[in-house]
Amino acid sequence: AKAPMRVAVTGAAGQIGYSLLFRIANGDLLGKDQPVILQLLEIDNEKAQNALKGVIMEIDDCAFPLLAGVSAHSDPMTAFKDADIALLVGARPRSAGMERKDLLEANAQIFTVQGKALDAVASRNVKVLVVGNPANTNAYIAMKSAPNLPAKNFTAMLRLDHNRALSQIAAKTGKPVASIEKLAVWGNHSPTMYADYRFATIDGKSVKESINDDAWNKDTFLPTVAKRGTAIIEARGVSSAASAANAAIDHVRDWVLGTNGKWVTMGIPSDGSYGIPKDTMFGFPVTTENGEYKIVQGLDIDAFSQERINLTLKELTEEREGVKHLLA
Ligand code: NAX
Repeated sequence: AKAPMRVAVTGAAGQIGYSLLFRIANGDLLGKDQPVILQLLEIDNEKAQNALKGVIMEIDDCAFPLLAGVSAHSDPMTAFKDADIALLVGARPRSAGMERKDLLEANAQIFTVQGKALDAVASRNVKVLVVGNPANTNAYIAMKSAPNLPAKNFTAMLRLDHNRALSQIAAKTGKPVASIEKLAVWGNHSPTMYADYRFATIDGKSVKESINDDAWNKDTFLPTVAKRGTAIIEARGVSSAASAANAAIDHVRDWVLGTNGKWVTMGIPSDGSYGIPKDTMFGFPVTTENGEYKIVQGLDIDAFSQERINLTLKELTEEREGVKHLLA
């Protein structure tokens, strides 16, 4: 039997946590033959820690055969100890009257502390996915706070945007999602992200040619994907949770187990590809193999796409400037 892998999850008593933990323990993240140990972090307050205890009681009551252990933590230094995977879901939400700048700073503090803790105690091969918003900038901060870990181990979640785009294309073309290949989402996990189906195919045929409607792309598709989170809040009263948890699972599973040549979107530190400055935490189309991702190279960027990429890059650069003083 395989040795258990340690999966740390922050914000474990939150909404996404409640959709995520049971699937990890069920083997959806790392495979049905891979035992897991869950190391769950919540803030150091009685309500959150009690809620976490309740979640753990439910996890226990599932009697998952693959679950080799579960522990509750209020200190990242113990939660991240020897972690092979770290899912950073917990973040500071925007409260009434909070400026964007304050939100960025509050989160910068959290992700500086967590980056340092990962640096100190996690496995040297830890794979980190940041879900908590602003996800790209939080991932960038964690990466910069962990100089002893490879920068490439830090990623941000664009997969929900990717999956949302897939589902819109499937609905438009009437084809199953599983038949769609070569979709890319560029940039920041925010309404500025650029979902790009110019290279996408269905059963080998061009999606762009079969839709053949640039106005639909610009006026319907892109805004629908960008505003999907808001539409879900309006309909459900609370933000997307199960779909976000599902995207987190897709992201890490594909990173660890490989995509067999299929493209997926990951927010990763740029290596300079496509003119995106090095280390910018940016959504790129990637393929993965043997636990490593590779940016899909050589794609033609037309004028419309360049404009969209510049816009989302500008937003990320501004976010990064906003927290620069905290990253001494
Ligand atoms: P919830 O508010 O339900 O849960 C967040 C949990 O995190 C809370 O229980 C809170 O106590 C905990 N927490 C806060 N700070 C923490 C810290 N420093 N250490 C450990 N735990 C901490 O939010 P939920 O709906 O679960 O969403 C979590 C995050 O995901 C939010 O930042 C949200 O904006 C973000 N999202 C990101 C998405 C993406 O695609 N990247 C999509 C979904 C989601 O909106």
